[in-house]
Amino acid sequence: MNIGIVCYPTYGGSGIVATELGMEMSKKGHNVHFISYSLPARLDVTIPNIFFHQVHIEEYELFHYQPYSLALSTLMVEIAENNGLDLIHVHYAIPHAYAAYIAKQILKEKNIELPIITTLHGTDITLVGKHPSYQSAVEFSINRSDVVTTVSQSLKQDTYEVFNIQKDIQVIPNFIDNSLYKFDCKDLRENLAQKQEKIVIHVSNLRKVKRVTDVIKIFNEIQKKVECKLIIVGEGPELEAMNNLINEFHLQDKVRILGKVKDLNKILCISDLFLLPSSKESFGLAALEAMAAGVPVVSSNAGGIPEVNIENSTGFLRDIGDVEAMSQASIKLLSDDEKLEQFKKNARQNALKFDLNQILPQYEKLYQSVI
Ligand code: GMT
Repeated sequence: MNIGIVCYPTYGGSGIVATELGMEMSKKGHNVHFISYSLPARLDVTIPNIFFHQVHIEEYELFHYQPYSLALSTLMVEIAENNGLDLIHVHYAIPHAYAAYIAKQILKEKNIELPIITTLHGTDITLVGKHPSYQSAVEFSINRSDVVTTVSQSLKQDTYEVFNIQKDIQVIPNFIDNSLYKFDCKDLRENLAQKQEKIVIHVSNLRKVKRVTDVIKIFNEIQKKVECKLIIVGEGPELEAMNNLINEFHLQDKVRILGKVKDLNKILCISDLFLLPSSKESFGLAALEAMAAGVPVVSSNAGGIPEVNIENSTGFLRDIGDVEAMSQASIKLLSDDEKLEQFKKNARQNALKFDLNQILPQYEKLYQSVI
């Protein structure tokens, strides 16, 4: 197959899922053409059958906002024509599904049929998509996609609630390659914490929906009862608010902010507990990655998180903003070595349900069905 994939290039979950999916498809012999405004963070362009096409924006001073969707549609048409694309799979509705619809109409005029698959990832529905500035265009482009998928049951429900959707939505959960999370990184652990200390970790793009200030508040409570360190991986707009809180609580010696890291799987493998107190989370790919590395999760019960993190088995789920309850759950788990070991095993076991070998065939079947 000749597959087009449109995604955001950033470290966000939608771009990561799109990139991993495309790379796996290429390993199966398909040609995969990535379209984005810059090289996707995890994309390995040395893999045969992978092609990257950058959306070029011609800046013009008349435009206060450059018309990105227009340039994206134009590029999709060009790539579909030149490479005989069998389908285009867009990740994140805004503006990708809309731009794909326009590209499809342009190609129709040239007697070329281009099926569109749209995968909804979360805030394209639950936050940005439902804003009055976008709602009707997002609803239209979902309804006009040939196939629509969501990454969780919860997001499917939200989509039906927020929009007037006239088609079936298929749920294909996010996936991971479990084989990438088996390390014994004793040296790395020694670099980051004392032997007796537990390692608590949070990984995200540090945006408001991640409630990263709650992460600091929860850690502040944990460290009063359990010897531990906190590792923060990622960059984003809430970094300053987080730092202010770290200073206010005098936690400078106990918190390491690593920014963007290359070997996230190795850092996860040395961790004991993952915190994810998000106010919105359609799936929680970061939590799944942690679980694959054998790290239990204390999280909020937002959106699709309960489909990934299982109460009293792989971790604990508490109400959004309930810092006290999340702190207590974390202390309980970190203070009981036997329980912690069992939860680590459960986390690893549950992550196997989302292994790429389980999920990839679902996408392949879907691709075959539209062409
Ligand atoms: O966070 C977003 O705004 C979009 C997106 C991203 O690119 O990071 O995240 C969403 O997609 C991920 C991959 O499917 C999910 O694991 C995240 O839960 C989801 N984020 C939200 O719903 C906040």
